[in-house]
Amino acid sequence: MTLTAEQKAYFAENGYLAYGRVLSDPELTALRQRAADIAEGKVTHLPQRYIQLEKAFRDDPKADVPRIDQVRKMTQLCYFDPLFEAAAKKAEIVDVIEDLLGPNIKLYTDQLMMKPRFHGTVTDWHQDSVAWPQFVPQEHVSCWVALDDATVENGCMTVIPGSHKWGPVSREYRDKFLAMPELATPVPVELKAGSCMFHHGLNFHRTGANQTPNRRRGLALHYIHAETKYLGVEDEESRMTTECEKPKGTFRFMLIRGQEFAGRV
Ligand SMILES: O=C(O)CCC(=O)C(=O)O
Repeated sequence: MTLTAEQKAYFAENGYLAYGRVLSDPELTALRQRAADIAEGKVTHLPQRYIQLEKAFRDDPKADVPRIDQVRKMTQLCYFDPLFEAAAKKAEIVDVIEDLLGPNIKLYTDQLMMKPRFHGTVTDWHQDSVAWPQFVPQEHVSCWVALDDATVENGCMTVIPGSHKWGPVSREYRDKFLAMPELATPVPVELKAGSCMFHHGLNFHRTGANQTPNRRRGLALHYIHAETKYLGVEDEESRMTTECEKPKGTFRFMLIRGQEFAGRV
């Protein structure tokens, strides 16, 4: 057990946990450099479809804005890049995930949210598990690692403590729930570069815009039980199967710790 009883109780009560340092300075430097190389097209091992630009640049790429400051997010890095894969497998992170999810752990996906300086846009309130209904049970735990200092000004994570206990909330009711001050008190989670927070898949969270001159890159690693059933469409599987150069039909999400289960993710 890595978490103290108090930390576990805090997570159970609040649905998130601000945590300490999980990446060293050399690891941070290497990940930032690799992210920049991918965003700027200096290396091409991440397929383009996993690189999304900020909306303002999608139809109108501006030559005077460096490409790295046009990118909104990059996904599936852990499946294509060994540095990001190593980050997702770091014992400092996975030990905590094991305390929260159990011993058999897979990575569903990852998102490097670039929140570029001057141009980073809002990520609106959401519950991750609601966006991913193709898993049974819908139990995800995420680790959000700050690659830069994350502050209120540059768009740190903001959570609604206890909102994981509401269960999945449809879009129709989201704003009604969030408008009830006795229910929803937003708490910003500022983090130093290299530290992280964990959040429950049903915890409501958002991040604000970044109009500061400082980048706010954050690596979101989304973990699931290895025993989870996947009801995703074949298209998605075969697409990833091809990219991962595994024979069709043998796709598995990345095993992080513990064992595989037949017929499961
Ligand atoms: O980093 C961000 O801007 C958003 C992250 C997020 O929504 C998540 O980790 O689920």
